[in-house]
Amino acid sequence: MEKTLVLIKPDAVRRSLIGQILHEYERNGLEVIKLNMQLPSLTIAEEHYAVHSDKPFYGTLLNYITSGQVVAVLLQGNDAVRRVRQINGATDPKQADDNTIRYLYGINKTENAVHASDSLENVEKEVAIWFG
Ligand code: 3AN
Repeated sequence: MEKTLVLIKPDAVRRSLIGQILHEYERNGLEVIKLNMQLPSLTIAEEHYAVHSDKPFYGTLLNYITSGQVVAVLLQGNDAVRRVRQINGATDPKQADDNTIRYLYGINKTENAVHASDSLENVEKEVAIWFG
């Protein structure tokens, strides 16, 4: 069993998609083991996106992720890190495979509905950031 961290981002929360997005994970056999909802502080946003601090879209990313409520979800299941990223789909919703969450609900590369950890090391870091 593996754990991974998902964020349901402000664009999805604003559009009342929390239930539909959680259902995608649950119907694929992943179990929700912890969950919270918060308006992220700038500090949390900076910690979460530290790896992107040199990118041209960093400022946009910080403004966006602090623009509304975010649901942080800890999921558990076999091969969870890889499978959850597959369920989410590509960063750019236009490139995302059919029926992935970003294909169904993503708007653009910033407002792309969800985030998921990309390695076990980042699961640990991101759990510390979002669950304290
Ligand atoms: P993913 O969330 O698919 O792992 P990353 O880690 O490459 O994608 O990027 C982190 C976040 O930065 C993405 N979720 C996305 O919202 C944003 N992002 C990535 N590339 C771009 C881009 N070219 N323009 C705007 N935002 C971007």
